[in-house]
Amino acid sequence: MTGSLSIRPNFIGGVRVAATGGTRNISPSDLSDVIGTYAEGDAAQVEAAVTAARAAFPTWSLSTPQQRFNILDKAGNEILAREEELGRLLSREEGKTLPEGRGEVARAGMIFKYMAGEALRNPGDVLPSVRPGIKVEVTREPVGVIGIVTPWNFPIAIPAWKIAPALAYGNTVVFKPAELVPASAWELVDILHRAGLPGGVLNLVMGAGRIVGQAILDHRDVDAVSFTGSVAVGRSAIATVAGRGAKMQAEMGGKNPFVVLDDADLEVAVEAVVNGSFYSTGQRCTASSRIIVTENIHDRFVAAAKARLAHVRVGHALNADTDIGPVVDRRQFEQDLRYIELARAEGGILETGGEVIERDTDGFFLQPALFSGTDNSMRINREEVFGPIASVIRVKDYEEALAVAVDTDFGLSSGIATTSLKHAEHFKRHARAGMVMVNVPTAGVDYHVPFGGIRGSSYGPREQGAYAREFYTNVKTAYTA
Ligand code: UN1
Repeated sequence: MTGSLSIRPNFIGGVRVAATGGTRNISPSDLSDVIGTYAEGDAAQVEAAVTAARAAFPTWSLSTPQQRFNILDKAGNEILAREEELGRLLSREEGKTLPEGRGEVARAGMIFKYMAGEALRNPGDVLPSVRPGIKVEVTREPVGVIGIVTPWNFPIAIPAWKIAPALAYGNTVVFKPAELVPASAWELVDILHRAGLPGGVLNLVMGAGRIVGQAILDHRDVDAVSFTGSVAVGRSAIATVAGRGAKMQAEMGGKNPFVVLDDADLEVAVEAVVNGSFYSTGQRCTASSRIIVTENIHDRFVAAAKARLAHVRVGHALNADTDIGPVVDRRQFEQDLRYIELARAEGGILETGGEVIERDTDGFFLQPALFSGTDNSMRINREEVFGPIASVIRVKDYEEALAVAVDTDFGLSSGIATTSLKHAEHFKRHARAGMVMVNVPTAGVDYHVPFGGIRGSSYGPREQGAYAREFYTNVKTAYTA
């Protein structure tokens, strides 16, 4: 067993605060590998964190863009410099492979550097009034105290893409990371404070969603909440936060289609599906789970995907030869297995995978499962699984493919493999999703452009890039005579 005996504390008002309880952070690649024990906060700590964030707001909201640039840029540099070490920690606690972990850390570093620049690029408008002798100014102001609640599947990138814009625009933050992955969050908060963030501007309260998360959602002094997580929790979070009149942004998942047309480059299509459906163990809300394939390429596609998946190696996240790491925890593992059974019971044909795999270490290893013979009304094609499971839906032509692609309660990402300009353009226009991918996987997005979906996938303004400003600022219109 490795790991420290002491409990990593919360961080409130610029000081480390111990909690009465602690949660053990265990690697899903090796259940005997304990990364550490992390504080389990409570409602009283949320109260203290909100009070500290409120107290820090007047000064921080009036800090210069240069001050905010300096801190965010410095934090970004440190994250990038520690890519290997933080990537290893992230992969150890979450289970994605080391290249995926390092890539995510690099993404977080770049987000901080990009958002540092956004602190300087926060323009307004000056217009003549419709009335004589009056000037109108439209400016952006920080919102206030932001509650940030993040999921386990991107332990550093999602906190980064919420915390960086919150701070860049002059807000203060109460941050609750997912209980399964506190280590990356803890390091991130530590980095930001050492980069010069004043006490109280960013407060970390680790702990259970139903206690710490709920207290943040309920708190009337939290002006806005940015949440990424499951549909069930997201829906109830929206009701709570919007219900008390606060600003809300939620990103909740998908049932993302990937269409493969007869004219697709087979290799491009297979790579996009293997990556989009199964990398990061399929645990991305942008993962493609409904593979919609037209009839003339169907059999060739299924055979090629099977052949490709036969070479995919599932194992310990830190092993150099691992392509796909373990499922994040026992609960998710059991859910994945239930959906595999369900897909079978519904009449799906398991083409490959779906077996539980033994490795040298005790972890949650599952061979990626590809089903064929499914139709879009099956539960496997309606509900988000969040695991390495995808199903093929056979269709006649492009028109039917599009109709099936848009027939879902979700609308996050949507992809197509085609060499036809006509179909690519039509799909971009008619896919009902916040993001459309042509000949690239549905998952794996850039950090400087908007991210988000429509319908059941998302709520509120877009995240990331310059569009993050919509959520993290309020607009003020001033009239001067
Ligand atoms: C990506 O596909 O690069 O939880 C990012 C998720 C998303 C992030 C996906 N919020 O999977």
